[in-house]
Amino acid sequence: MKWLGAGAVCVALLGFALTSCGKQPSTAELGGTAEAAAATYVAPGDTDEYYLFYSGGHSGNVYVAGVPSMRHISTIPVFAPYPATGYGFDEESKKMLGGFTWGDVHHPAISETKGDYDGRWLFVNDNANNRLARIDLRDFKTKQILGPMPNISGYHGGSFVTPNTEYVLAASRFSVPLPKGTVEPIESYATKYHGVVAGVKIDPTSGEMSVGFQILMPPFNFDLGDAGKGPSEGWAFWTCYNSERATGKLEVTSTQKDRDYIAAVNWKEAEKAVAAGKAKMISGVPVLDPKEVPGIVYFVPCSKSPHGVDVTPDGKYFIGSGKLQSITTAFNVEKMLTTIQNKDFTGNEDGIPVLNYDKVKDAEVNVGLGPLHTQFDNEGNAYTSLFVESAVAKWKLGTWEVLDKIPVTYNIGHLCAAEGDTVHPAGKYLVALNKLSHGRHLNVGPSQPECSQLINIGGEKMKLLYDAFTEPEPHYAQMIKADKLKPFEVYPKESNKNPNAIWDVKDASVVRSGNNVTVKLVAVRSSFEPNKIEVNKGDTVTIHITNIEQTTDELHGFGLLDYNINVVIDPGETKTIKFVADKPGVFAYYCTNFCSALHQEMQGYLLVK
Ligand SMILES: [Cu+2]
Repeated sequence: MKWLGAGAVCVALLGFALTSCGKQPSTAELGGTAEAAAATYVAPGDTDEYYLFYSGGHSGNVYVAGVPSMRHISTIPVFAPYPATGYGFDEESKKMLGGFTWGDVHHPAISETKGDYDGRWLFVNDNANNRLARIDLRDFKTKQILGPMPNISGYHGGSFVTPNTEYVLAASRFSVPLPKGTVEPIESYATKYHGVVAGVKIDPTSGEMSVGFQILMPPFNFDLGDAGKGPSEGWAFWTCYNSERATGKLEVTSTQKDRDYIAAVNWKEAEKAVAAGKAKMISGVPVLDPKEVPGIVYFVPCSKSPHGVDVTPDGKYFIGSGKLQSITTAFNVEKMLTTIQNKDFTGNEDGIPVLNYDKVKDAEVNVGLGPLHTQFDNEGNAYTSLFVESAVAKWKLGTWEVLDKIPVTYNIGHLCAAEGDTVHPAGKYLVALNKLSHGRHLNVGPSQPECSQLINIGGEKMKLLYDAFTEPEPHYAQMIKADKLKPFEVYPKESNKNPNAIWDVKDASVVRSGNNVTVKLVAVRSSFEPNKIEVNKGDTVTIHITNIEQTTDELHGFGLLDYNINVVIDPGETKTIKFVADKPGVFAYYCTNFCSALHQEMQGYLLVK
C-alpha cells in the first residue's frame, strides 16, 4: 500500500501536516466496491439496523443517521433555535434556551441500565455555555437543559453516564477563579484558579437533571471521561492536560512534562461525603475539597496531553492515550486499587495523591501516532483513533497486540462502534468521526463539511464501506440497535396534559384581559380556527396552538409574517407563542409544514389596529 509510505513522511511533521499530503485511495481503488455497496445498501422502504446519534458541535444540534446507509434522517435541535421544527420560538423551548442562540454539542451519551443502553434518554453537553441537555428518545426532543452550571467553565468532560445512569459526568475544560465572577491575575493561575469535576444527578424515573456533587481540582484542563463498570463501578475517570499549570501559549507551555494525568474519582464516596455534609457550598452547589475529604480522588499519570480515557466492557481496564505519543496505555483497575491501598504514591497535586504509574499500568500498546479515543467490539478487541496518522488501529485486549490498521480521511477525532462503550458492544460497525473531508465530495467552496466514514469491523480486517459528509462538527456519537428504541409517531390525545390544549374547533377562542389577548387555536387539515385574530397595537398576544390530528406525519406549522415567529406542532401537541403586537397592520399567518392538498389554503390573518 503505497500511501502508507507517503503518510509516514508526513506524520513526522505532526499536527495537520498529513492533511496536505494528497488524497488517500477510495474504496473503489482499494477494491471491494460491490461488497461495500451491498453492505451499506438499504433498499427503498427498508430501514436501517442502527441509529447513529452524532454531535453537531457548534451548530448546537444532534443529528440522527441510519447505519449502515449513513443516511441523515433527522436533526434534533438542542442548544440553538431551529426554525425547521420551530424550536426556540415557542415559550417552552425559548425558556429552555435561556436566551442563548448557540451551544457546542460535544459528546452524546445514551442512558444505561446495568451498563447497556436502555434507549430512554440521550444526554449531550455544551462545551461553550456549561449546559447539559436531556433528549427524550420516545419523541427525539430536547426536554430539559440544565445550566449554565455553577463553577464549571467549558463543559467538555461529559456527558458520559454511570452504568445505571445515576450520574452524568461533567468537568471544567478551562480553570478559572471560583466562585465565578471573581477576578485573579493570570500570573496567579497555578494557585488561584481551579478546575472542577462533577456528577450531575439523574432522577431514575423522570430523567430530571440536577447538580449532584462537584470536586475542587487543581488548575488543569479536564478533557474527556468515562465511568467505571463491573470491578470499576463506582469510579469515574477524566483525562487532563496542562498539569504544568501553564498559561499563555499552551501548545508550548503545557507540553513540557512527559506525563499528565487521569483523575480517578470514587463517585460513591463523593456522594457519601456530600450526604455527610462535608461539602462547602460554592454558588449554591456542594463542592468537595479533596484536601479535606481524602479518598475521593487520585491522579494516575498518563502520556502527556491525553484525550480519551475509555473503560473496557468488562470494567477491568481503562485505556488512556496521550495524543503526542505513539502508545496507548492499558491501566489495570485491580492494580489501581492495590496501589491506593498500599499508598504507593509518587507525589501529590494540591493534596491529591499521584499513583505510581508503573504499578497501575498493565501494558503500553504501540498503536501508532496520535492515539485519541478507544472503542470496543464483541470479540475482545479495541479500536483506537490515531489523529496524527489519520487511521484506526485494532488491537487485542489482554495480549495487547496490534492486529490491523485502516487509513481514514483525515484527522480522526473520536470513533464510535456499535454500542461500543457499553458492557455488551455489538461489533459489526464503526464510524470514524473525521475532522477534515478535504474535497472527497462535490466542491462546495471553502466551507467544507466533515467526513464520517463507516467501517466494517465484523471481520478480521477492517474494511471501509462508506463516506458520509456531516455537519460540523461530529465530536462523538452513539450507535444503538434500532429495535431498542420505540418512538411514538403521534402524541396520543390523552397524553397531552397542557391545560391550554383544545380538541374541537368550537372551543377555539380569543379572550381579552386588559392589554393581554389569549388565543386558543386549533390546527387541523386544512385550516386554522380562529382564522382571524384582532388585537390593538401594544397588546401582549399569547397563542396556544393545538394540532388535533392523530395521524402519523400530519404536522402543521404556524408562521406569522413580519413577526419573526414560526412554530411546528406535531400531531397531538400544543405549543404556545407569545409576542407584543408592536407593528400595526394586517399580517397573514400560514401553515409552514406541508400537510395536505389544500395546505396552501391553510392561513389566517392577524389584524393589529
Ligand atoms: Cu397544515
